[in-house]
Amino acid sequence: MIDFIYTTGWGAFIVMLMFQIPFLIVFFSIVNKKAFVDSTPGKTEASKYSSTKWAWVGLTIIAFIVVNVASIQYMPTVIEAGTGNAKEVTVEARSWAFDISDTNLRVGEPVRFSATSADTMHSFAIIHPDGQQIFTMMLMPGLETANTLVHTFTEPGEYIVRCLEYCGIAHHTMKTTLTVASN
Ligand SMILES: [Cu+2]
Repeated sequence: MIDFIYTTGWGAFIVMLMFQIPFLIVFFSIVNKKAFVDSTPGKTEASKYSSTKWAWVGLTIIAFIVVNVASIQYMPTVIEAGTGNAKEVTVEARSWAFDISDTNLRVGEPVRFSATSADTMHSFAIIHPDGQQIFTMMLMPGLETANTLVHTFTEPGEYIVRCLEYCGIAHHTMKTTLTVASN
């Protein structure tokens, strides 16, 4: 069950609902309560008030749809679906080192990083030579399925790999490099 939540898009969606549903229950209970507290007619004309309200509801729905549609191509699960022929690289994190199956990569070649943790909570973060973080994956120990992410490097160089989850006394030494060669 925990694997399902952690490694699939639907798991992320369910977690999102788990946050949303209590919020909606509280929200609607307040709206409902307020509706019955003061039953005398308001000063705002009913028709005017209601059109403003619906405009806000409509705007929120439109913003929700636009943001989701515009950003769906950046979802890791969507990126993965389009890259069946990615190069497979396995990563095992343990206190306090990374075991990476291949650290020599190429520009323009999609790479599927499948990462696991052998002992405690770690993360697998890749940092561009200019210091900008490209991504980080949180690695929980004890999962049956590896955490995967497909990334295509666009610039050559020495990339830094670091653990960004505090994992003990030598956490700060937990780093290595990946070499990305130009074609
Ligand atoms: Cu760490």
